[in-house]
Amino acid sequence: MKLIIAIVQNQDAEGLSKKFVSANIRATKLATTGGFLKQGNTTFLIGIENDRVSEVLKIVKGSSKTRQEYMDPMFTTENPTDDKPLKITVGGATVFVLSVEQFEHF
Ligand code: 2BA
Repeated sequence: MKLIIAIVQNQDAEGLSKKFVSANIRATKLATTGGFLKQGNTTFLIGIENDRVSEVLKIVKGSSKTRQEYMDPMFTTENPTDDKPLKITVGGATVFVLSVEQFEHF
């Protein structure tokens, strides 16, 4: 079994949840905050059999768009030299796949 941790943008989270339900993929949705932009994002925890990992990754990839955000450079460095907003490309999704040593469901 694997644990997939998928960090997606909030705008993509609802659609992704629905796809997981219709594909009978169990997931937990956490409200999280990106350390860099300090904006809300959504983290899914998905416990899944090894032979379904690629199916999950395909669904996550298909549901996660890249978007442009703009950030005040004041918040990125201690001594900003340029005061123009910084263009940041966020997403689609950041995904970790971990091996699960033991899984119990009581
Ligand atoms: P944030 O940390 O808020 O980062 C938002 C976006 O800002 C990132 O998009 C990236 O384009 C940019 N960014 C992040 N750190 C940066 C830095 N030190 N310098 C310049 N630009 C930077 P994504 O890479 O798509 O990441 C989206 C969100 O996924 C992140 O939100 C964070 O919550 C999570 N994430 C990304 N990589 C991660 C990692 N290695 N470990 C844990 N969480 C991660």
